[in-house]
Amino acid sequence: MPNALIVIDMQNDFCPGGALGVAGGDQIVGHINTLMDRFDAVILTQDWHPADHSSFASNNPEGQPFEVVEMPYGPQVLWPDHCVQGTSGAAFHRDLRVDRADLILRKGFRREVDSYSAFYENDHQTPTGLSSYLTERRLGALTFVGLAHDFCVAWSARDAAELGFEVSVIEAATRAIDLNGSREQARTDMINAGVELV
Ligand code: VGL
Ligand code: ZN
Repeated sequence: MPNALIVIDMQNDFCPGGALGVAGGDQIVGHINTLMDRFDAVILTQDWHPADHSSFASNNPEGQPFEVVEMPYGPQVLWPDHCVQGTSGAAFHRDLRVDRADLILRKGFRREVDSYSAFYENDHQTPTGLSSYLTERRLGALTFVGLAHDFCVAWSARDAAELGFEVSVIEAATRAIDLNGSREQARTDMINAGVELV
């Protein structure tokens, strides 16, 4: 079965010094670049928000960054402004082998709903189209790496397993934000969904 490496959000804003920097986020780039040679296809995702995105604390006068608020689709963490379309923060880490990618999938571009998963918006209903793309290409075995382990990587891996793909996460090629124990929670959720943690 053909396999794909799905590299989640390896962007400047998720690396140290970025707007939502994940500790050690830049240390995994070399590992990810090396892994690319082992896969039939490489897919990159890119968090890609309009400046007025509803997940930004700056657009929610009542909320502080990292607070959880209730959105029409459920609970949502408010984030510092990050990965704004066209900014250097939204660009990929400069050492990432972007040329190796068959597909760059952008997500989070709708103002009114956030999108952690590469498969669905946070309403868990609106698809990004990735599932159909993978199915048409017969890419049935998926390996996830990138940032952040406990948000976009975990939500993507879980959805992929629920959609019937064979899924693994290479934990050494991820780093976590770890908000109120979110890293351990994400690990438990992934294992329960049938994701293999390598
Ligand atoms: C992410 C928070 C907000 C991620 C994206 O890539 O994990 N986290 N937007
Ligand atoms: Zn985001």
